Amino acid sequence: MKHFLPAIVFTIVHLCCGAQTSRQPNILFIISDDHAYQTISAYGSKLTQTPGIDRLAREGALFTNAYATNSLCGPSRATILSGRYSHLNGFRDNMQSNFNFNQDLFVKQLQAAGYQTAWVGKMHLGNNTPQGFNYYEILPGQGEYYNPDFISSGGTRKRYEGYVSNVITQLSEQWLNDRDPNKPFCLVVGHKATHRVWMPDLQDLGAFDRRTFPLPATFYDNYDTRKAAQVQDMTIEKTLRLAQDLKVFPSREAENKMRAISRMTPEQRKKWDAYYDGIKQEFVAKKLSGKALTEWKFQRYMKDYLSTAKSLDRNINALLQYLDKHDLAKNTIVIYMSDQGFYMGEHGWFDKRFMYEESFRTPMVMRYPGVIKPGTKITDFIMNLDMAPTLIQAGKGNVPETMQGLSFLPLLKKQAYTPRKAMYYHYYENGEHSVSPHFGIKTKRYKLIRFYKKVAAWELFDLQKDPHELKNIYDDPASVKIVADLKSQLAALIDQYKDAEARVIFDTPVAD
Ligand code: SGN
Ligand code: CA
Repeated sequence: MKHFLPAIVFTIVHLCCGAQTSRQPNILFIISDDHAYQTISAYGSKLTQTPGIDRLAREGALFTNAYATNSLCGPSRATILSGRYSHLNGFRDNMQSNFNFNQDLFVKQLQAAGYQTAWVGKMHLGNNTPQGFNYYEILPGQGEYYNPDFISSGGTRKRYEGYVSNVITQLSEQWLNDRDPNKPFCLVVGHKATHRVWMPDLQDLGAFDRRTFPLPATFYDNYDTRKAAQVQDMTIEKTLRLAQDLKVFPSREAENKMRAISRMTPEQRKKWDAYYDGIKQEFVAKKLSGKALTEWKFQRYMKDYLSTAKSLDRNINALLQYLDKHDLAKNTIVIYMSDQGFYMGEHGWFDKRFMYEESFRTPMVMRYPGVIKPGTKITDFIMNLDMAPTLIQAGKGNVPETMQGLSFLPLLKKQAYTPRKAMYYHYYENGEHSVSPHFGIKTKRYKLIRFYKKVAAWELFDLQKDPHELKNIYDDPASVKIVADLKSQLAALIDQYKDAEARVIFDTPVAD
């Protein structure tokens, strides 16, 4: 017997571990909207605390160089689902696109590999019926913060009383309770927070009232040397609206006309008005103008934005606790990311769209027990484009050849992985906020951008010397060599990703 014992122990250990690694992990993929890494304490932010996201980072990996291919809501989600750039998946902008679900999607491949899949919350991909999900309960379009309606795969449209982030968690948990426990699951939770017009949950009203936030170093940027920045319409000073955005309405009647507010129940409205009436009084008494007015707007913007983020983080935490409680944490990959980054007053802005760091980069954390060592930092260039092939591989499905992303599963598993040296970006929407369409390349040190349609211009930044991207050095005689080198790398990426439209623009000289 003595002789057999080590062999038996070995066999048991081997069987257990073998079974563990060969099992398909569950996937909980939480996507928020417009959540800036500058506001997440796991990234070192001092603006607020994000214990839920920080827990994921502590128990898994923090991605410090995660980026979007096209920093806008629908386009980012379309790329996440399809693993392809906008020009191939067809969803270029929020204004004209309607997502074609008749293409390879990571969820379809997971279904084929035996997963049950669901999407709960904001999806924002147009009006076509979603495919690739055994179940969905999604907000129509942008959705509402209070008492949101949901469209479900069962064909119903139903209003749920409450605050959107909490309702999304309730519906997510409901589906997790109802799922078939014998199959692995992939649940995508799409949060509306922290999207404009930043309406906090009642319990978070006033959460930041005692805080005065420091102005970012570039708050009073004069956009010198950057033509597209000169024509945008996304400043806190001019674009933010006192009424809808900052909730200082000229009258109760005007406030009642705002659908997002008028849909509140009388009880919700009472608490809401009690808070914002106080803000209005303070505003009226101060009689602000000029810089003082702009800075007051900035403070109010930060307070409302961070309040919606507080609820978002609390709800992320709630889902982590659900996994703990139901003994699911060990075999579930949890990913948290935003669809893109956001400006928290940098360059004087809110919103996103530009290939500049604050909006190009996105927060991303991932916990994968048994694979990712707790406290890992991943500094390689990862793109939202990579999620689809990574998750399919993790779920032991087949990655379609049409997908353009680079699976980073080998990186997580410490297997052979060649990180990309440069990233390609292409933004299309030529409308709200007046950001000129553009495409470009980012390497570790440089960023080269070609704007077109609204303004025709090249921009080059040395990110080492100029991390805030304030000085366009494209025309500097000293830049000639680096411009030539970056252009040849950019052309190679354009061809690699088959972006024929960009190739034509790339080859067209910019007139002086
Ligand atoms: C809305 C917002 C914009 C925002 C777009 C796109 N205006 O139109 O500020 O850029 O959504 O955002 S609002 O007054 O209606 O809030 S996205 O996240 O859907 O891409
Ligand atoms: Ca967004």
